[in-house]
Amino acid sequence: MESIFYRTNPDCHPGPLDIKFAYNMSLLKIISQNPNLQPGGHSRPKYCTALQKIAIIIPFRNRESHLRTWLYYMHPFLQQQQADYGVYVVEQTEDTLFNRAKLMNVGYSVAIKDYNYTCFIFTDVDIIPMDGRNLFRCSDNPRHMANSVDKFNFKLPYNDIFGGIVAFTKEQFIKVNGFSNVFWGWGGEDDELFQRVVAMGMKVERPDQTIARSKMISHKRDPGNESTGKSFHLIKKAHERLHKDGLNSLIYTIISITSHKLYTKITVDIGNGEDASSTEGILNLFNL
Ligand code: UD2
Ligand code: MN
Repeated sequence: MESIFYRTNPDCHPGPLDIKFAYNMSLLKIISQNPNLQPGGHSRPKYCTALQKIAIIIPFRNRESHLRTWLYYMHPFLQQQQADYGVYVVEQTEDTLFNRAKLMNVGYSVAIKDYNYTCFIFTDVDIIPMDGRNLFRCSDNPRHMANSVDKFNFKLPYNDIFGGIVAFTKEQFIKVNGFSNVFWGWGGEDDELFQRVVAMGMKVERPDQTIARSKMISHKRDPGNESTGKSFHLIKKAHERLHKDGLNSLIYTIISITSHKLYTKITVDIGNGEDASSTEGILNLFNL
């Protein structure tokens, strides 16, 4: 089967894409459609040197069919954009409350040792851009790239929204000390990151809303990702906590790092919120 993009002219962006979710894509088919990928889900343009080296970080647990859909669309999309990139799927071990933000920090910390990445794109596994002109790149300020999602009628549901897909240069991500590690369960970690960006004197950039149109796979809330109701309180204190809670307080144990054909899988034990980088721990430690 031919890929979703025409490959004959690499300078030509395909514009709007026809994204249809189908859940029976086999990994073998996706592999055969992306013959130029290097092990671990890496690719770089053949005829030029890319200005940015991009690590794509995906937080993950029990979303195999979503991941296959993401890989099916996004590998051709990124190669069409002449990206020098690698894909990192950061899988949290079972039986603990999900912590999307901490997984992002782990993905950054592992990827930075793997290659000289300059740009980090943190994305949910269930959002697919609908236009090839939506360049997956970093900019002078952190970028919020899920600003035109079908679920929200292609509008911003509120001004400070920073979920779904964000892009940071290495310097920008270090400046905000990464994500907070203390957001266990669903919600708030994205808004908290927005507050970090503002606190460090940066602005949030967003792509044009026509070009940024994206489709979200509809799903129910996952078991193990329940909301704890603590987010609101934590977001308010973002500026006080940001220098102590983030990349510089990250504690984790790598279970395995596996190089698949389509991605690098990092399986990690990030604890359960009871160590020093947990919610209660950090609040008590720093009296916040
Ligand atoms: C919104 C945000 C998302 C995040 C979340 C709150 C947008 C478009 N999306 O998405 O970025 O801020 O709210 O936490 O603004 N995941 C797993 N397994 C799980 C649970 C989560 O793989 O059991 C991963 C997966 O990549 C998923 C992401 O975490 O896409 C976010 O979780 P969600 O899809 O349940 O959150 P959602 O859709 O409410
Ligand atoms: Mn989702």
